Amino acid sequence: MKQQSELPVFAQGAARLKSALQASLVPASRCKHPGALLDTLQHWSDSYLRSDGPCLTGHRSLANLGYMRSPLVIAQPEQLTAVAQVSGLFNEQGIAELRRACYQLEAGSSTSDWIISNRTRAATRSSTLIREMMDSRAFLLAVSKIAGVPLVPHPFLRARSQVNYFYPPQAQHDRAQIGMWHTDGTSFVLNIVLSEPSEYEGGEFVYFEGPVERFDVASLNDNVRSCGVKASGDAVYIYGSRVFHGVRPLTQGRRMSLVLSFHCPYSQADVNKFWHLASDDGVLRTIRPWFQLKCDLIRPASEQYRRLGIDPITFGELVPLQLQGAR
Ligand SMILES: O=C(O)CCC(=O)C(=O)O
Ligand SMILES: [Fe+2]
Repeated sequence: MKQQSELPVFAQGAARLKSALQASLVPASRCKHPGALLDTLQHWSDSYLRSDGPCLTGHRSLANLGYMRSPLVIAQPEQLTAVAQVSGLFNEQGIAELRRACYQLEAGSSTSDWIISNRTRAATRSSTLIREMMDSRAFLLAVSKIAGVPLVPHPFLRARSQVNYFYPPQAQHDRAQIGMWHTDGTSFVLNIVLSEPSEYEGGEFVYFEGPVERFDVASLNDNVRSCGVKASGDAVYIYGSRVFHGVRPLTQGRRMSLVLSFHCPYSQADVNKFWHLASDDGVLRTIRPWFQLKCDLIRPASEQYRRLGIDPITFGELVPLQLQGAR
């Protein structure tokens, strides 16, 4: 019980507004080495995906989590994955290249006192590998199969990708780096852990097994589940806007994760709130991309895929994946 309540909840309501205003005061270029070359210049190859496909464990749909109504008109709650542990998505070379790219991006990371304390936003802008991976049809198809609906990279660049770096407190009075209990501003989210389990202690990915309306940090009872990640390159997929989740403090080592967000182009629904985005990036930096997002969301799916230079992914292609331990 003690362990479950040790994660605080990220600012909500008026506190969120305050965090947006505070984020506005931080200069955009606040990063460790502003002039550093962040890109490994490595190209993505679809051969980095395992040909036998990923394997899902602990799969829960939104219906399993207690959602009776779907947030999307084009899919039922039974069809939409709420959470799943994903292994075997990438082969060894793919994992090695992703690790290398994300290590390098740390030079451009900045600290945030909010959900995650140290991170590099907009990784697709800085990394050729991650940008090409996100635009690859084979990769998008693999993630779409996990999600249950066809996907494109999320149109909001700064929310599309980020790398999180967690460390234990370095000095006695340092605050621990944690992923506070939160929901994401985006719905289709793949959290790829790029550290070996032997490289860190603590840092478990936890989620609340119930609808957001029932989440109450004071009485989590037995509804907190931990997602065991067995190897570097394994991932936790979540329907981020409807599943409360967090990352427990690290007690040793270092944990690095690449968090990717997607959008279903067959639906114009997007749950991003202006204040959610602004609490990450500040009010002024959010205004223009916010209006751009509104324009991007109303484009027909065929156009969204055409702009990526790939054939549309269709519902017919999403044959069920191999599920293990689905209850
Ligand atoms: O680092 C992780 O595994 C996930 C962190 C997270 O939930 C987030 O960045 O929104
Ligand atoms: Fe998250």
